[in-house]
Amino acid sequence: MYTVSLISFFLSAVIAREIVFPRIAAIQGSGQVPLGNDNIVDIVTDSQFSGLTTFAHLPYVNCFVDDGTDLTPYDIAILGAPFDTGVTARPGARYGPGGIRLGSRRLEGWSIYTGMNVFESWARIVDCGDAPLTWLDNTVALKQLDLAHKVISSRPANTTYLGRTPRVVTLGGDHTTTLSALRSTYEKWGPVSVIHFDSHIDTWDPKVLGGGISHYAGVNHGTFLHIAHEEGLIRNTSVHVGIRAPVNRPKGDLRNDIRCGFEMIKARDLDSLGINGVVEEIKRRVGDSKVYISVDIDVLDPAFAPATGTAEPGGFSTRELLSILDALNGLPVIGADVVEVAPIYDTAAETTTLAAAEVAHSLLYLMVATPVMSE
Ligand SMILES: [Mn+2]
Repeated sequence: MYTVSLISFFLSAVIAREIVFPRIAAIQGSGQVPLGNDNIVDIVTDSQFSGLTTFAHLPYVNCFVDDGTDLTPYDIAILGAPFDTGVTARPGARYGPGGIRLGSRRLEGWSIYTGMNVFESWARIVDCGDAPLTWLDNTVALKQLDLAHKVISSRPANTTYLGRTPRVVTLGGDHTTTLSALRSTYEKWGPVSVIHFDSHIDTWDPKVLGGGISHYAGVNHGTFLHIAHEEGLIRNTSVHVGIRAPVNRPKGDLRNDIRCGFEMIKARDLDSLGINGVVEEIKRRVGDSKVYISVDIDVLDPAFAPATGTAEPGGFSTRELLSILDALNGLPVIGADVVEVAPIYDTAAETTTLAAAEVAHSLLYLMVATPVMSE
């Protein structure tokens, strides 16, 4: 019995050696590489399950080391902002950066829509990991995030003839984290138009939302755009896209929203305007100003993105959002984020984190497609 199975083992080994696989003539991404004529097995080329999980297998760079330390220069940086104590409903977005990175493992190759491969372009893109943020004191954590943005965007860029200031795509974190990004972009680029994809306006006066209790509580994921306006960080040519959540006051919140510099494209406006109409409206609004794109994943319908802090029924589909984002090609995007991803509420199929990763992919596309030179 033993002898027989041993013989069959050797036989199968011999047969296996004789199987000849046809060579595949194709450009290989980070997928599977065919064996060459010499049959040498490859463990150098990346695969979607290899290595440690950075965003889309980008190289990790510790961007927070002291000035003067030898550092790989980069043009675009991914930064995680694990912060979720500014939410008014479900917590959990502190795990968002890790979740989005898991959802990004499949990203590679040339877009069937844009024809571009952002990972093989002029731009060196790196993943800086997550900013080290304390989890018990929001004031301190946001100061840490302010500093992290400042340090990352103050490094010399890699491809200096196309842009001297590295741009950052932040993975949230609750929406409060966008305030730190806008403080940083203001220093480098001046006031910017914000294209704000969200189901909520997020320009609530802290007096109305949280600040009635304490100043500390007034800085949260529903007030950060009001604060950004008060600090002079944003232009009055900003625009919301996808709004559908109710406001707290019959007229006051919307009056304040306009005062903060925003026009509003509501979620159901997509039904009448169509994708092209929405894109035209956004482009008309921001004109030729520099733009910051902030995507709260709750702009998507909960059917497409259940894993978020304040889900609102009646939103965009993932395809609709990606179509709008890609069509913003040509705008000078100087910073961007995808926020409010709380993976604990996701489906087992990673519905939300896959969508968020693809959103970040589109944001990278916009940055690569249009280099921006800082003054
Ligand atoms: Mn928001």
